[in-house]
Amino acid sequence: MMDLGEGLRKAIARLTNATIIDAKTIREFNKDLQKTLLSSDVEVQLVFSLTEKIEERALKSKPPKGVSQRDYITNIVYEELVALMGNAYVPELKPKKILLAGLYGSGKTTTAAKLAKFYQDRGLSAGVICCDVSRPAAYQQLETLAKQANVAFFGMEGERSAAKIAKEGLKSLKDKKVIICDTSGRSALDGALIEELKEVKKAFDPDEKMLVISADMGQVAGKQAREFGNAIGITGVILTKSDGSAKGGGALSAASAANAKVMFLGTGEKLADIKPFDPTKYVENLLGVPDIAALTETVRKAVEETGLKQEEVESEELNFDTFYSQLKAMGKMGPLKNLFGMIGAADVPKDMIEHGEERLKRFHSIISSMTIEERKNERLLHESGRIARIARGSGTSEKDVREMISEFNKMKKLFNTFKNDRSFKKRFGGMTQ
Ligand SMILES: Nc1nc2c(ncn2[C@@H]2O[C@H](COP(=O)(O)OP(=O)(O)O)[C@@H](O)[C@H]2O)c(=O)[nH]1
Ligand SMILES: [Mg+2]
Repeated sequence: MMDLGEGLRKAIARLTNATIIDAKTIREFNKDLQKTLLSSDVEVQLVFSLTEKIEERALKSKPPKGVSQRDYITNIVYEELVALMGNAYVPELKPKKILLAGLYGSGKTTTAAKLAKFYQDRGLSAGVICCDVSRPAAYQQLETLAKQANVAFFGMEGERSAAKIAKEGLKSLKDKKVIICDTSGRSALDGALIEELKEVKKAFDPDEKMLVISADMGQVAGKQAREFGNAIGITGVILTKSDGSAKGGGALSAASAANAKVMFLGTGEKLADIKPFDPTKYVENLLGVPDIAALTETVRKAVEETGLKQEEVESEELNFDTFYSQLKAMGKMGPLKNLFGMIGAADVPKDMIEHGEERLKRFHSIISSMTIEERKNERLLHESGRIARIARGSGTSEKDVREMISEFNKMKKLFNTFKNDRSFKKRFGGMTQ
């Protein structure tokens, strides 16, 4: 399935590749945009008011001197999307009590530990309280996560009153600056859950009441934000699983339309995968504008860890030695999908991205079985007998060796594209030169 970012980038590419940009091409562009936004669950009214604004601005104004039509229109789209997503959240670093609420499976318990770690990493000691009295293993789950996050934990196994646990938890964690309370979930908000949440709220007396919703929920997020808002008065929303869903844009815009401030994004299953919501960054990512600062840092770290030499990174010709170092470095940088997203090349073929550890190891043994000359010169491998010898030497099959050579050639092609792509060079700045 095409995701929101991919759809947006394709629509923009089609528009800016048109020979003339007039009312008709703008309208066609808007139709593309509507299609991709609607299929990502953004609410219909929001979509139409967005495309109306874009049409108005794109047709009634002209790019300033020195700005290309492409950049100008991309920027209009970008600004309007940012406006659609709401405001950036800057978490205040001061003592606070946070109550988390949300439906079953939305990510509350994981988020409780992530948030505690987030604040503790920033100098505020933190603890979590397990007030989920309905899920059987809720206690153990949060206890384990708290241990991993190195934050304090309080819970009372077998206790049925969530309010009582909250009260005892506050006593037990009174020396912690940030206290986070995890609560029960349901498959839908019902009377009993509302009652329970109201009691916990009274006992815990939170400064923030955050609703946890998951990105795959789409525009239902808006409805939920309103319902929980009526029940306990939420002060903000945390959108989890924004890494896995193509429809995150729908949930975000829905929450923002329901007037619920989006505070954090959950971006993965690990405890460090949480960040304050920043619509500018979010849309930059969707449109493929790279996060250069983050990328530079990731590359620097990975290069350091793998001992890849700077000259190798910069060398004009990719050979099997550098290929292997590149693969290893990429492994250290985390999922390739994120990496390519960061450099604004999010539409790299999916099979290129899915190099597993195992494959990497296989590639390593294959490359180890090559002679020094072969590693430097891929053409030698076309001579008869060499592939069979390498397969034997590395305990792999000839098919494996051919597969690796084909991977190598794909990567080489990609490398050359990057090297010759002016806009890529511009974005990448001094990094590759
Ligand atoms: N990919 C991803 N998975 C998440 C995220 N947040 C939570 N999860 C996963 O979602 C599942 C449900 O999470 P949990 O915290 O138990 O939800 P709860 O029922 O609301 O407490 C778990 O498998 C989590 O690992 C996230 O931001 N990204
Ligand atoms: Mg839970």
